[in-house]
Amino acid sequence: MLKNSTCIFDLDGVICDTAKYHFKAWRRLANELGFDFTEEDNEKLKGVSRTESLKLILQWGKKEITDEAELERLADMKNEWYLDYITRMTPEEILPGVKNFLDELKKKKIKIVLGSASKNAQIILDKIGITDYFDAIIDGTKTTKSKPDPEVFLLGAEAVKAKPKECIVFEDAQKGIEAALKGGFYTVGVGNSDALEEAQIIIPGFEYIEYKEILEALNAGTK
Ligand code: B16
Ligand code: MG
Repeated sequence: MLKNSTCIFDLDGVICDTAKYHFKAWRRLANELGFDFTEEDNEKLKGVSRTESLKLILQWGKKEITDEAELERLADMKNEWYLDYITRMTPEEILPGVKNFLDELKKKKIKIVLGSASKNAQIILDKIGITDYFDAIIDGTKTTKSKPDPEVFLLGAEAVKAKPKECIVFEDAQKGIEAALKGGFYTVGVGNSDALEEAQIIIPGFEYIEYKEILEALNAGTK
């Protein structure tokens, strides 16, 4: 029976929509290299690390680049453009209902943890003004393995001295759900994607959703 458990949040797609900025920056890179890709393709990059994303995009454009220095240069270039967008983010970009949900957790003294693949997570949290909510922040600067490896969530749980079975992971990406399930966490899929069906429960977002309803649904084993 799950009681007042730690909540581990993914960032992009759960707390805010940075995917649109990733898309713009990656697309600009693809265009400079002479090809394009769609927003539908971009779905496949959600939760995927920067290096892995670059490899996928180059495959789509049939570009064979193996030189490590060149790969790094391209990833850095994309990140500079991405930084241009995220450094202009404001608290209005927090997804609907998230702030209320975090407030409810704080009131209940439930630990709040970030589990994101992004190396830019700290900048984003600062810009949208919610860093102080977090008891621990695990992001792409602290991990060595990307989702679907559970490392990011295991480090998150460890940071607040919780066991995976005492934590709920909120994720918008299939790779993130897979990572959380591998690590033995409870999982809540956030969004409308078909790719979330492995999650124990799925919510469209945090608007009108209370933590106690999530707990009840997880304990009842309902979808
Ligand atoms: P960065 P999440 C992920 O964030 C994004 O979904 C993914 O598209 C991105 O490539 C990855 O972060 C790395 O981001 O380039 O900022 O290090 O969903 O794990 O919060
Ligand atoms: Mg995400």
